[in-house]
Amino acid sequence: MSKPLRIGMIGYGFMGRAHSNAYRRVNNFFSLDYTPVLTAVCGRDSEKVQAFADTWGYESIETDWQQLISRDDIDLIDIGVPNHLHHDIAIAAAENGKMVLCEKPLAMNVDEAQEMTEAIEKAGVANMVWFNYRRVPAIALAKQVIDEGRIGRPFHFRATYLQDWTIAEDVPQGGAALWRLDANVAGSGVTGDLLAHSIDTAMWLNGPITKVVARTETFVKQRQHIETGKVEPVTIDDACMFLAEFANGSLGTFESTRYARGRKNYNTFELNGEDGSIVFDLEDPQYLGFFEYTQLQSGKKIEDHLSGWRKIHVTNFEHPYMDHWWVPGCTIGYEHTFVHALADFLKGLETGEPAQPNFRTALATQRVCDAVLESAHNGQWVSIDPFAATA
Ligand code: SOE
Repeated sequence: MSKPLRIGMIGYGFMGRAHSNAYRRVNNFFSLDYTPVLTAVCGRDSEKVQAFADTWGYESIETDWQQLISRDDIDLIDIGVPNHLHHDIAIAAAENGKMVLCEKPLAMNVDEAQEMTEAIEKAGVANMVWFNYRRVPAIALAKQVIDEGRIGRPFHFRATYLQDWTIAEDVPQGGAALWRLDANVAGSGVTGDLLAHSIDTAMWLNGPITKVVARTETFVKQRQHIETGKVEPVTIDDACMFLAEFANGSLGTFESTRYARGRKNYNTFELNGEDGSIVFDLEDPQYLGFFEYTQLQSGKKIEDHLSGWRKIHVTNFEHPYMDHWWVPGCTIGYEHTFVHALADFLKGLETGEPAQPNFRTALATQRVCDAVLESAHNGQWVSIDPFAATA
């Protein structure tokens, strides 16, 4: 018997659409006990939010999030609004006994993320943060390959996350579309917005990061602010590079920028280990690259004349999530990662084994982001307690 799960969605921008699509699609492709019901969507502009509700099939609207979280007919609050609002909404929703799904990054900083995590855990409500890239089948396959021990001792994790949409100096900051450029709303620039994804992936695949040293840059120092109309200083990081040490002894390099002309959503990583390597590129998301150094000859591992990189087309039924979609060779895309995340969350409600990353795991990512920004500020290596990061 299907159990309805009544959704209260806050926000109706890019992520409001991505999440709403997941709620609508998930039961068509995954066999689950729970069925999301699009009960209400909330936003300040009643006309726009009503139009969104009509498009996506929400039964009602609210213009005040506090009103939404106090409703008895809502089981789950989904936070898809700018980062500075995550903290208050998540805590109030948890205190009202609602399950909470939150867009990444979890918060503006560690202090907020810590308070949110404590509130969620005190309330004992189900929770997850939408780090959707874990659910790209090729990245989930990378996790499987690592867990099978096929990479061996890891030496290097190398991540890049590059975009190019803020190069023009006349792009303003602030407002509904460009809040990511306003530090008072976003918390940080590429560190929280893009590197948080890379850090979540890195720690999922390669374990906790224990130490970082970073350099950030803001290339365009002033931009007009949409809300005030004035030219104001830009205080986000436009670019950030950092070196990292992992608890397992491997080294990491991370680079992110919104000034890489031609790069639109170039989220890549490579992991090199003693027995093999894996490589992934989100602009070519159907593939996982894998190099295996495991030809055994007289008990010794060798590289022979047929050794080489395999480009695995991750669309077979035996690949993660792919048995829920089409036939081998037929590809899926960006929106499916949100469907997968939701399916895992709903499965977690069924089995009692909570889906990851939950708030506590996202707090660990936030710790690394804050350490990166602190290091960029003071020019020193900053240590991160790996046990706090994995608690
Ligand atoms: C920024 O441009 C952005 O939309 C991020 O906020 C998302 O998290 C990322 O997945 C795509 O890029």
